[in-house]
Amino acid sequence: IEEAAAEQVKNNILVEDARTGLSVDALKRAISNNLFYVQGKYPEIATRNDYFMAISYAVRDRMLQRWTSSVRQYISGKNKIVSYLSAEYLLGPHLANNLINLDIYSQMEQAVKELGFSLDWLIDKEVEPGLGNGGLGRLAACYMDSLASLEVPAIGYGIRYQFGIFEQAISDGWQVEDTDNWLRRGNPWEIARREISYDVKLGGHVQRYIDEKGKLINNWIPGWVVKGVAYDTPILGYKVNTANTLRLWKSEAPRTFDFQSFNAGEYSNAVNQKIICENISKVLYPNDEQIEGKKLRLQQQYFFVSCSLQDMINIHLRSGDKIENFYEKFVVQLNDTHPSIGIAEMMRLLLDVHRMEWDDAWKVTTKTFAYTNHTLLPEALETWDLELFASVLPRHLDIIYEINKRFLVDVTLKFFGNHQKIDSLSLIGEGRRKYIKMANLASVGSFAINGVASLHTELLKKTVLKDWYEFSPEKFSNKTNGVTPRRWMVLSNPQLTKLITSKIGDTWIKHLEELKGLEKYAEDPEFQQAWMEVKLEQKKKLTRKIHGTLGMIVNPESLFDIQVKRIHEYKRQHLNVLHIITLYNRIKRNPDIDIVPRTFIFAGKSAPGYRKAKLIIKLINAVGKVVNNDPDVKDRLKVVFYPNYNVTNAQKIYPAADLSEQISTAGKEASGTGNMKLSLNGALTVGTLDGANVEIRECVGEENFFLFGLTADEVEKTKSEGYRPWEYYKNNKYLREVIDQINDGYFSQLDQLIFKELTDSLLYDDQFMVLADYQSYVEIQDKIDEAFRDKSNWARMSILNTARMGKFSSDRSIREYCNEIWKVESVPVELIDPSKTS
Ligand code: KOT
Repeated sequence: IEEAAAEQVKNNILVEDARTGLSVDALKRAISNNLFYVQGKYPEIATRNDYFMAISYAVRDRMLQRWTSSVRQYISGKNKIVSYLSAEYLLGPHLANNLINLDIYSQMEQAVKELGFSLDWLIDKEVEPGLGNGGLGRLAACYMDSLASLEVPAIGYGIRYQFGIFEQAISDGWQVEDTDNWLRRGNPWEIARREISYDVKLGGHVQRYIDEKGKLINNWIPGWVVKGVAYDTPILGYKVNTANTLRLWKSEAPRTFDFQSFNAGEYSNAVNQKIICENISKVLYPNDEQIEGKKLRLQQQYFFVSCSLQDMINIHLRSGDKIENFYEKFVVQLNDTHPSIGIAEMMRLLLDVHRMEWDDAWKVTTKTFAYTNHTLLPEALETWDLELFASVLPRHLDIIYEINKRFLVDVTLKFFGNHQKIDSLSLIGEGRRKYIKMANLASVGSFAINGVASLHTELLKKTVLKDWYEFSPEKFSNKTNGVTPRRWMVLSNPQLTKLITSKIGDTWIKHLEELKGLEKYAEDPEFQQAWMEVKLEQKKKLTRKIHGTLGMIVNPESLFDIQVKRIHEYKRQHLNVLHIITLYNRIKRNPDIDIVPRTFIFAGKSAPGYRKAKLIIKLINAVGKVVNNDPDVKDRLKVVFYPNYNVTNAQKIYPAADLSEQISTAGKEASGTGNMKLSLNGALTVGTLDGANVEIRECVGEENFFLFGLTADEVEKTKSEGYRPWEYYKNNKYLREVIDQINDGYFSQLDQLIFKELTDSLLYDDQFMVLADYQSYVEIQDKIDEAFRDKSNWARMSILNTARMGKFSSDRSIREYCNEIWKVESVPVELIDPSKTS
């Protein structure tokens, strides 16, 4: 505190200023001031939310000098800015994170205490912005954290969805969805910048004519126009001056919009148009790795990308530079293909608005964009029906045709006469109907293409982007994902943070590789005991949470076996269920069996329209109902489905895990990041050789990782030889028993129809090789039981997992992106004294 005060004196700011002071007294005054002068409340009538708001505003005030100083320096300076384009940001609650990054957590804790409250109680009040579905959106949030912490100038661009990912409730074992009205009580972290707005055209047609100079003009006459308004949120780095901007666009009707019909007395028409415009940023599409080729979704993508590119060009030109040098000011990272329309939009802006020639425009564009692929699943590869596309973006269709025409000339030169190659590389697909391939648009328009884990990148080069890899191998590289240790350790597991810091100091928080220093304590019985005490404490906390939420009692001494992630067939939550039933059957056969008590914790949302995933949720709950209530089980097995998995809940679940389930079919999970968070928090992994599991296992050591299942190559080989899941069912009596029970209604009060869709798909199709991996999975689980019985050895393995996870910090990922793709460097921010700026 003293140091911070000295720092402030140095920067000429009044130490006790209610808006900047960091002492406990200054914070208390700031909270009371806000309550009274901003909210018009006094303590007797202030609600919990009023206090949450007051504290948040007090914190935000303390971020603003960093924020304005960062923005000023970036905009005026010569440095290059990273622009991260993502349709999703799964940020999680801000308050605690900002307190940590500002380094005022303990002062605020004290201030709030002196006002008569608990800080935790107010932190729990924050409604998180759930502006993403899962891994892809959360990765964007971790990357924003690391960019700021590494002092790299960056802007994250996205959509300010009025409704984020739905809230999940469980009713009679089924998922039911409720809208996520996250803005209901206000959002203290954002600042609406009404003056920063752009018009976005949609629909209509293109008028072509030759102008006086003989130049072909493409005049896009839109069917309608929406306005995008900027809402900015500061993203603070950890204990640095940098505060980057997350700029999210809200769609509105333009001021002049339909003034005519309004004047003509057609009020309802004018109001309808307002609604149509606001619809664009209304709601997040709740599908993960499953695309829905809906018009509104294309409008969303184009809307935010167009606003963002107009904004970047505006920033660039205002610094006095020429449009030709745009790529020296901005590098744009495409978070999957969702923003890849940006490539055509950039061309349109350069050609039609800034009047550049094609070749110059193409040069600027292809030096600007880089593309990250996040999945190999065919159902997640974005394509747009050509007619639908033309009805929304007629000018962009022309541009895409032109890009394609020129590109296919190069392709033909390289692969002369190879029609298969030409077809596969073309931006336009031709089946019953024509469609646009967004991965191809992203690939042709980007100077770099990357996968998100080593195996994933290799498979990308061999499968979905094979021909692209042959055409331009120099574009490809791997950037293994990472997670921010600030949120996923310091914030969510303060007890473990403290224990680690007591041994190796606290610099590991910025240099995660330093966790290596823990290795030498792995065998130390005292440290092992302290380590397992922290784990037990976390498990007890989660136990209380489970009791509070579900009214269920679980045993904190049992093995906490955790699978939390989106519900998807490829992630194979149902394989986990088959194992649970197998254990249950062992108990039923021999009630006195000596078995390691386990608590199976599931959490995750299913896409609302994904029937089989919803059925998997129902199955988990149905099996839980029987297992949890069977007196023979004697509470040795418990199955928990924790509802509404989100960042807030994830922070409470990860620290309590003994075992992390990462059991996707090999070759299907691009990377995974939950796997990293769990292992970092000392969970051991049971997993396949998939995604980042491969690299995690390399790092933690194969003896500290429970491997099972087919490899990606074996999966493909088995399939090509004609996979018959039925054979596995027929030949394995335990598997047969389990499937028969589900089918016969053992878990559904004899209803034999309810799970049929699921069991039929396992028996006759089993795209994700659940039955093929069953035996191997059960065997490794038995080894896990044995390992868990040896407490000291388990503690050793748990410590080694944490100690060896250094590679998986998002700081490392971001450094790689900076050095190898973006070519940007850190720019330490100098604080400007606001009282001295004019
Ligand atoms: C969703 C729709 C279309 C294309 C991709 C997705 C997607 C991929 N959504 N989430 N992912 C996940 O991204 C994470 C971050 O890279 C990965 O760790 C994870 O394996 C992907 O499934």
